[in-house]
Amino acid sequence: MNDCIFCKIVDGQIPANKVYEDENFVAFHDIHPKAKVHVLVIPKKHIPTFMDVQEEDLPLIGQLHQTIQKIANQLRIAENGFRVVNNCRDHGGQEVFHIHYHVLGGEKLPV
Ligand code: DGP
Repeated sequence: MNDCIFCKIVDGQIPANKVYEDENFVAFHDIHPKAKVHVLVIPKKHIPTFMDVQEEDLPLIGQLHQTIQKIANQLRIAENGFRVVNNCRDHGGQEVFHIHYHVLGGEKLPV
């Protein structure tokens, strides 16, 4: 997608503070962190929202779960726990229309 910020991060057209990258996913620090650790985990494939995940994408979404586990271990937030958030569309507060999962941790989060 030409005008998608996160596709540009995937392509290296705009910089990001990456913490993880493999064939299918990238993770990078959120530009406006809401916790001591706040990274965004995205598939390289442009899927606009949670509701646009198709049946063919389900293996990728399963891998994404596993990738978040790896990143949580790497960032040393796994043992104490963390939060995973997806904001979907307007009422969910979604600003960037390339599916992404916020991983928040590194401290006790407010409920
Ligand atoms: P959401 O509301 O779920 O769509 O969250 C989008 C998040 O993306 C928001 O927390 C700020 C972050 N963000 C937006 N643009 C950039 C960027 O260019 N770089 C980085 N690192 N984060 C960004």
